[in-house]
Amino acid sequence: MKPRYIWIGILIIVAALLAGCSSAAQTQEKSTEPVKFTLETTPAPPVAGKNEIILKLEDQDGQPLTGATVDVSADHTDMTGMTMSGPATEQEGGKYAITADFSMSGTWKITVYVRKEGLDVKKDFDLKIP
Ligand SMILES: [Cu+2]
Repeated sequence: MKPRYIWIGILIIVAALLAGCSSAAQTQEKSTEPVKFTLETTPAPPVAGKNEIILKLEDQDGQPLTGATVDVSADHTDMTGMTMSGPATEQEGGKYAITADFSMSGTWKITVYVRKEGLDVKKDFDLKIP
């Protein structure tokens, strides 16, 4: 008798896990990215010193996202407290640009904040300066 009870218990646990998985997958399907980010630099690849960071933003339908407020922060992840930030300037075609002076090589975490009407999203990029 005892082993049978154990099996029933295991089956209930497996059923609960499967239910958890399927509901998680459903929520993922629903949350399509509201903004598509493309990050480019001039020069490419980026160098130590001044670079232009260009963010190309598209909405859910693949149309250029214009009229947004875009702020960019850069954090030298190899060190603490080495962070800079500023607003990006809108250009044509859903592009936003900001000049960043990377005083040191290494990995910089670029965080982009996009706000427009009901939209408030952010995205991180890792930029490696050789
Ligand atoms: Cu540094």
